[in-house]
Amino acid sequence: MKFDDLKRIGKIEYKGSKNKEKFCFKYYNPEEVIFGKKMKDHLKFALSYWHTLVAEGIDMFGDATMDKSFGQNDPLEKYKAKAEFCFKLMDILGIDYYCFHDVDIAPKGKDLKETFAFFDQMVDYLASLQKKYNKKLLWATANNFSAKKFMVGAATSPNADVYTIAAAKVKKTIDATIKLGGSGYVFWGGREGYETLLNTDMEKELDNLATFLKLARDYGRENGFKGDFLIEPKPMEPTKHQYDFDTATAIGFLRKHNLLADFKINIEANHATLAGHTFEHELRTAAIDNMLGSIDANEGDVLLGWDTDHFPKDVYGSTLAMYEILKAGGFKNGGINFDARTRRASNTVEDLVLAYIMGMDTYALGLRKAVALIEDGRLDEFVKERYDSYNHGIGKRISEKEVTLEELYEYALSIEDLEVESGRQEYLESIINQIMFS
Ligand code: XUL
Ligand code: CO
Repeated sequence: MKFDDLKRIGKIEYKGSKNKEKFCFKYYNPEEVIFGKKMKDHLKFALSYWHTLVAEGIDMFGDATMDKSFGQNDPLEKYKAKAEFCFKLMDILGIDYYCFHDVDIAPKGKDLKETFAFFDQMVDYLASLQKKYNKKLLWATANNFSAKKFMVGAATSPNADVYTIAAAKVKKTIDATIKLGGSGYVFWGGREGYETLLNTDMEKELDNLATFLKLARDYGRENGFKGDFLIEPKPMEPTKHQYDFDTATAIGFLRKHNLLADFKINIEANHATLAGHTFEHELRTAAIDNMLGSIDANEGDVLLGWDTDHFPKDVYGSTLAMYEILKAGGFKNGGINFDARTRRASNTVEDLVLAYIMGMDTYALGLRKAVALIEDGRLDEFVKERYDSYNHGIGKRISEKEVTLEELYEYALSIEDLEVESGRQEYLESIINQIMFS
């Protein structure tokens, strides 16, 4: 991949849905105001550093298909070139935010000390690029799952020395988040789980994990981090049983350990489906507890059933997701991070740019359609009507928590004609199609 390719492509502009040019937005018009805000402020798109600047197309069966060294051999120069490319790419796409793992942005040193020294240099370099290009950090995270030492976990490792290394990496990454003005700090528990109970003290691991999150929270707050700490749930992969299974599980864990006030959830579409949920289920679950923080936008492949991190193309999905996000009041510290990569055979800079264009247009169109659904009002109206029995009589008393079980018993005996209203699912689904395709 070469810088020249980006220059050749140039700035990506909005040209409308009738346009057939390759390099333009058909639906994403950043400055357009809809539903009270500019599209770019509703969507707050972010680039994922790991997929975009690091992943080179390696899979279980094949070698790299992409070269992201940008012609550099010296490790630091290579990472500086990646950073430069990252900001130039964000610039032509009009993406305002980015997200990274500690290991994504800097080369590995001979030991932890040297690794941290490289990291510090690269954080300073990113700070200067942020200023130059007027870009922001959405969130950062520590990769505590790839290295061999994390093979049986990090904050849930049975080995206390490993726990300290994980903690040190989190400390450094929180420092970087603060320095770069990031509005989020993510914990994705890649190997915070287990393969078999035969060798696992689950209670101990969960207790250690809670302590770890508390230490990170306290350190962040003491050092001026005002953004959200975020848990990114995923049910499995790489571990068979991952502790942060889904949004409900993560919220329950945070509640038990009194961490709700400082944490929110970062919900990834492909993780939701792995947990056997729809993305919108996860979004709603977070929203009703005021825990919806940020999203990782991507999608899986129905025929593969694992975390394939495709760039999102399913407008039906993005519409239902944006519907939930708008109804939850939109993003505050969070945004839409494309935790997505081009397919292994889409290995050019052009492919990368086209993938982001598709992802951004998918969510822009989703936003437009979600607004149309809300403005149409039929879905809201139907749901409101459906629960109307709780607005008066015995239902009102249930809602207001004024009833006793005996009262309900007496009432139930007095019911003569009972008719439960139709759920009208197919009708409601047809409304979505009508809005989507008109
Ligand atoms: C892995 C995943 C991660 C997190 C950050 O499935 O989603 O990239 O988003 O560690
Ligand atoms: Co993710």
